[in-house]
Amino acid sequence: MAIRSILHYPDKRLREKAQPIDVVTPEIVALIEDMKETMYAAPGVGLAAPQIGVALRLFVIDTAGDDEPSELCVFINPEIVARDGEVLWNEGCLSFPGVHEEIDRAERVTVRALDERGRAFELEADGLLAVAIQHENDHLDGVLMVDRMSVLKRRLALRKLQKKQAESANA
Ligand code: GNR
Ligand code: NI
Repeated sequence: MAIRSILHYPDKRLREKAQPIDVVTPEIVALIEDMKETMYAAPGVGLAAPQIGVALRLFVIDTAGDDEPSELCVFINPEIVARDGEVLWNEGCLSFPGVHEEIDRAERVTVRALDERGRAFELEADGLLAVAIQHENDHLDGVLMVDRMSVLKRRLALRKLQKKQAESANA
């Protein structure tokens, strides 16, 4: 197991369309282990494979709070098959350190995917889990949270990110 480094905007690999996974091979299982470790270390609520430079349709999510038992979910080749309602959620993204902004999302989603053993499942989600599923699913299509902001908010968010990146380059 290893912690992988997380790509930051504007890395071009965050813009690629990820490819479906044919078979859950031992290599994919090892990749999933690295993604869990990387997500917990960050720490983050979710992590999509493209964020560590792997263009495959795979993400992991754990929405449990600090004092709750972990609730890890693995989604392989996910498809959001239903969306319902609307919610504004204050989101962050590990590929945009320091940026937090309210994003318009569906309030509830139904997602179909394969789990880490290659078994199909369907899940209905609301709250943070529904928002995280939409956020991670966007990563698989090269869509980032700034793409879902107004022009003004995007400009402010990217300026804030640039400032942070300049600071950490000088540190
Ligand atoms: O850690 C994360 N927190 C978060 C908060 C609200 C909505 C979405 C997220 S996902 C994010 C981790 C990340 O960047 N996943 O791609
Ligand atoms: Ni993200």
